[in-house]
Amino acid sequence: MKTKYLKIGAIAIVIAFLATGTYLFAGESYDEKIEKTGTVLEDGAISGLVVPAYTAESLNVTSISDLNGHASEFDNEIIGIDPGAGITELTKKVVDEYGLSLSFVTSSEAAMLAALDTAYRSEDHIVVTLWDPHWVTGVYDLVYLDDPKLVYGEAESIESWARPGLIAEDPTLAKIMEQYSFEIDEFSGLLAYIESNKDGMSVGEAARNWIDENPDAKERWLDGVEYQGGRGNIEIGLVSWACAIGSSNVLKILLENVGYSVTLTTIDAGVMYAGLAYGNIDLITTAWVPLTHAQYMEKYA
Ligand code: PBE
Repeated sequence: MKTKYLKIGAIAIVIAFLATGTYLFAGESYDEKIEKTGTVLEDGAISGLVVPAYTAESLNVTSISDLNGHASEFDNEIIGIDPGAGITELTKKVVDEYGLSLSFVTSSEAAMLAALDTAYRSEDHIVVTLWDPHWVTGVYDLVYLDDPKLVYGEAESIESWARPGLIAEDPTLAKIMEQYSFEIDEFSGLLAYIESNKDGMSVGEAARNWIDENPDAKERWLDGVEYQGGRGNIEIGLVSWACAIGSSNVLKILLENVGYSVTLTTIDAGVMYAGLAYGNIDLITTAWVPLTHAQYMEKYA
């Protein structure tokens, strides 16, 4: 009897040791920090709760705290996007801090936009989580609700980040990423271009045409970098957000132009950051800082 327990005990110790070893090994790569490679857009990014202009006017809802008095007109709902989005975390805080009685429903960017479109066409009231740059704010007449507690923060930047070590391994890539920065009008223009051509061409084709029509931008981004075959494969991680789709697709073409092969991988935000930290993903172009992606930056950066 005793020997049996001793044996089980010994096996348990070995298993625990192996498990600890694995854990430490995983911890080792995890401890390496992801690295900033550039600023895709400086101080031009905002997010918040948005209603159609007709809603703001007819219900006199202009501030987040006005929502409670009209919960039923909004079907008691705030329509959000994916659970992993930073704006989703911030909106949970908003519900809490403003004591909102509406329930916050998460979905996806596509589902939120479909709900907004349906409501807008019949002038129904709706409140959604939304942000800029986004093509939709140029198509519908929308209003950001005032956020006096600044839970959504102030204007943010969108940055590009790389997996640990990539910058040191590839100075050419580091140079391109440092130069890969949009003016706000350029960025909004790109998103509008992709959206307005979505029925006629793929996002990749739209990005390619947009680059052809904006040779100055291309020159700026690839300044000092020549084509050289076999620069290797770069995997860009992105979430299915219009802004990330735009900046990732343009970058893919730029990198291909100078000799990289590029894969775009669309994933959830949490998986994207974890993939970057563990080195499965090489680059991202959609880090919203300092606030929206604070939860991910605190963990990995
Ligand atoms: N967004 C757009 C993202 C970042 C890009 C505002 C939806 C987010 O909330 O994480």
